[in-house]
Formats: sequence, C-alpha cells, structure tokens
Amino acid sequence: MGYLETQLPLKSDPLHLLPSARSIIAVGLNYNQDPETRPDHPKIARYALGRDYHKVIRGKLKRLTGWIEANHPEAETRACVDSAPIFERDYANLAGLGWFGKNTMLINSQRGSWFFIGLLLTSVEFQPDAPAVGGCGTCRKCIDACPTGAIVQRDSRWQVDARRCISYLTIEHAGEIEPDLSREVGTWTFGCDVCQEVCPFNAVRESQPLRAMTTRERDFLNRRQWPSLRDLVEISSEDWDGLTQGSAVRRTGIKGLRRNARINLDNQD
Ligand code: B12
Ligand code: SF4
Ligand code: SF4
Repeated sequence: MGYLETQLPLKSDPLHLLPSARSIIAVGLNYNQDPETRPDHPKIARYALGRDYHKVIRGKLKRLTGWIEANHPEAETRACVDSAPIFERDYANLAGLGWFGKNTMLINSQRGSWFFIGLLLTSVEFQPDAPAVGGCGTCRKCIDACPTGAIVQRDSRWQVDARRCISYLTIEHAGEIEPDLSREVGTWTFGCDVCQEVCPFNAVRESQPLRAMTTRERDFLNRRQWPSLRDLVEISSEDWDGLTQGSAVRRTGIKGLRRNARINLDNQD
C-alpha cells in the first residue's frame, strides 16, 4: 500500500481531483448481513459477500450526478469510491455521516459502522452539514478483540497498523504471510470483521432500530456459491474467473485466495 504514502499530498487536497470543486457530497450505504458460517468454507468479510461495492455505489453516484446536472447544467463533478486518492472518512465525518471509532471505522451513532462511503466532488456550492460528533467513551472491545493487536495508539489517536491487520494481510499483501501472523489470520479467508462485530454500536438495541439492520441493497446480498476451502486451494484460473466476476474478492488475486484458503485449513489442525 505504498501508494498511500506517495499520494498523501493529493489526499489532503481534493482540488487536485477536481480543480473547480466547491462541495463534497458524502454518502453512506449499509452492507450488513449475516456472515457465511458453513464449516470448511471461506469466511469472507461482510462487505465483500455481494456485488463489488465500487460498481454499486458508482452507479448511484451517477444518478446523483444526473440530478445535479439537471439543476446546474454547467456543473462539474467527480465520483470517488476508493478509486481516487482522498481520505473518504475525513470528508464523510465533516459531512455528518459519523465519527471516528477507536477501530478507525467511521461510526454513525444511530446506524453503527456497517456502511460504505462514497464521495461526489462538485463545482456546485451546497450548504454544508455539521460534522458528526460522538465517541467510544471508555469502551475498548475492538482493541482487546483484534486477533493481531493491530489497533494501536500513536500520535495520541487510535490507528490500525495495516501490516498487522488481517484485512490487509488477506487482501492486499502479496507473497507468504509470516507464521506468527498467519496463525492469527485464523479462519478469515478475505478481509476481517472482528473489530466491527464486537462494537456495541453494531449490536441490536431496542432504542436504536437502525443498528445492525440488514442491508436493503439486493446487490450486496450473498448469492455466490462459495466452494469449500479444499476446492479453493486448488481453484483453476477458469473457475476463479467465474467465481470472482463482479466481486471485490477479485482484488486478492488467485494466488492470494489460494494462499488464504491454505492458511485457513492449516489453522483448523
Ligand atoms: C487503505 C484502506 C484500508 C487498509 C488500511 C486501513 C486503515 N485503517 O488505514 C486496510 C486494507 C487495512 C483496510 C481495511 C478495512 N477497510 Co479500508 N480502506 C482503505 C482506504 C482505501 C484508504 C484509507 C487510508 O487512507 N488509510 C490511511 C490512514 C492514514 O488513514 P485513516 O486511518 O483513515 O486516518 C485518517 C482519517 O480517518 C483521520 N482520522 C482517524 N482517526 C481520527 C480521529 C480524529 C479525532 C480525527 C479528527 C481524524 C481521524 O486521520 C487520518 C488522516 O486524515 C479507504 C478508502 C479511502 N480512500 O479513504 C478504505 C475504507 C477506509 N475501508 C473501509 C472498510 C469497510 C474496511 C474494512 C472494514 C474491510 C474489511 N472488512 O476487511 C477493514 C477495516 C479495518 C479497520 N479497522 O480500519 C471503508 C470504511 C467505511 C467506514 N464506515 O469507516 C472505506 C472508507 C472504504 C469505503 N469507500 O467505504 N482498509
Ligand atoms: S480488521 Fe481485524 S485485524 Fe484489522 S484491526 Fe480490525 S480486528 Fe484487527
Ligand atoms: S468496540 Fe468500543 S472502542 Fe471499539 S470502536 Fe466500538 S465503541 Fe469504540
């Protein structure tokens, strides 16, 4: 993820992405659903069970662009969903979508953290919303539950040390995973949801009906026939291609998915 460092100056100035930008519209989309729990099958983070979110949110931002253009024919816009160097959580925070949890997720007090962020930069000047405020208080459930101790305090705020994060290791990291960390990867095959699963803001609560709600976005529902871990270890290029078509899981590559499935099987012994 060296690109994060090289693109840092870009990330802090959205005018690099759209010189005429005057407003940033931040949107959130719930992806929560029950996790896949069949034994001997891959454990995939909830966000990646359905259709690739980049495509889904981009489609919705396109419709929003259409609406803006209909009302402001001269408007310039640029949609960002993980695709451009910009700190999405920072702008979503400023737009009132949520505040930073100790697990670094953006948390909405009413809805929790199971949501994606999308940004639309536009030359149209809109009235800004107020930034979201909130906090974890004395809770430290995610810090204690993180299997690899990846949530650390640095520069007086909580950060994720990506080198130890199972999400990074199973999705972005190429090559072998060092033995100590590989044991902690446990049964996660793609991504990791531990620090969100333990978060009280994601737990069912009568007074907060929007929390832990299952997504209404049909595209996000898990409809794929995920093969068993044993089959995944030896998956052919052809089967891989069919399985990961239109899925965020494609990002880890065939070698990455085979490696992760092998680690999961080793960890069962
Ligand atoms: C690189 C990346 C990763 C890396 C590194 C994550 C990390 N914590 O940095 C890895 C691969 C580990 C990862 C994992 C995950 N990711 Co990710 N990831 C990104 C990406 C592409 C860039 C984030 C980044 O720049 N990180 C670098 C560090 C420096 O940034 P940062 O920790 O976010 O800190 C900045 C701000 O948040 C802010 N900040 C942080 N804390 C505080 C506190 C205060 C008080 C203030 C003022 C500011 C502040 O300051 C920093 C600099 O501005 C974003 C999309 C994007 N373009 O923003 C998605 C994104 C953050 N990921 C997302 C998701 C869903 C995940 C996973 C849940 C996926 C999974 N299930 O496996 C995990 C969660 C792990 C975790 N606890 O963070 C969502 C988060 C949605 C949300 N509600 O917060 C994003 C926004 C993608 C999206 N479009 O929806 N991710
Ligand atoms: S995603 Fe998993 S490994 Fe990464 S910080 Fe959260 S609990 Fe730790
Ligand atoms: S588990 Fe607790 S400490 Fe961690 S993000 Fe949620 S509220 Fe904050």
